[in-house]
Amino acid sequence: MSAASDHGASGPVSSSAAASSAAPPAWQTSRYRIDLSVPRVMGIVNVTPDSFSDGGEHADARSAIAHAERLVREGADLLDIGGESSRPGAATLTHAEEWRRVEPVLRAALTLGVPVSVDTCKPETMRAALALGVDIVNDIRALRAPGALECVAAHPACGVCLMHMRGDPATMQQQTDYADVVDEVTAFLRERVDACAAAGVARERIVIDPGIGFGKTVAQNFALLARQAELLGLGLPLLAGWSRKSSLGAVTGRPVGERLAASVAAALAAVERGARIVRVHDVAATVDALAVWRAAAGTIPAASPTTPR
Ligand code: 7PM
Repeated sequence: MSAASDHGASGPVSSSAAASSAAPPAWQTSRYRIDLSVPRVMGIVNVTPDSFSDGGEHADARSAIAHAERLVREGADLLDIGGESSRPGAATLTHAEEWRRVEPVLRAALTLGVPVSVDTCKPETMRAALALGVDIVNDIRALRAPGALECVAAHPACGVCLMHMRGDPATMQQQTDYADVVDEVTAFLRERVDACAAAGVARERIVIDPGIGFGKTVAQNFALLARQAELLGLGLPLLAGWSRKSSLGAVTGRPVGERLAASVAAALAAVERGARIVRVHDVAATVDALAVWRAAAGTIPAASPTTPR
């Protein structure tokens, strides 16, 4: 079994056109066609300056690469690599600074045998990452920056994750006055999917994401989980990002460093309600939980997805 199929992604692009009449759900990306007939785990790799290190940018990249390698050993099916340029509350990075952070990590991640996603809103960063061979653009602004949609459309096969966010990270938590949050998120994502289609992006390249925590109250985030089926009505695979988020703190009373169990429970709840990809910090625990969830559903994998040590 190849490294790629170990991780459920069969590449190169053309090798796995479904032979069956009812094509299983899949996500087409640059190098891999990711089989979504089983839920997949996207491991989060943040490339952030380490204030406790005096090694500078190289040390930041080295520790991010080591983390990426660890997540793959733990069973991550995909890696999401970001320089935190547009995270809530984060200072805005220039493209040059963002690229200086993420480039060495993307280059290393591309050798690990799993699809690699770049978490960015900037078309220059998207273009440079796609030129390196990155598989997926994960954009919390759903390709709304000028030039971003064109950049993805110009690529023949890269995947894209379209996430809902109202406004900007700086102001979004002041804009939670939805008439019906699920209706609005669904309408937004439908509009962004249509914009992608109009620009020539094939539907099989697109995944949708409700944007948990991005301009939503705790109750609104949980409404998006309870009524996730309505988002699935758009007919596209759904990615859910609950890992360590403050809504889990609100329910459990726990600070961010103590949200492992809550994060795993949220990931399982999202998958139970039809999510096909979960974006998580804690890959090993999530992989175990999903293995049990699959066994409970009667799908015991023929071989363990990771090699026991
Ligand atoms: C501070 C607050 C730092 C929030 C980081 C975050 C998502 C994402 C993020 C998500 C997709 C985090 C977030 N969240 N991309 N990027 N979906 N597609 O907790 O939910 O990682 S950043």
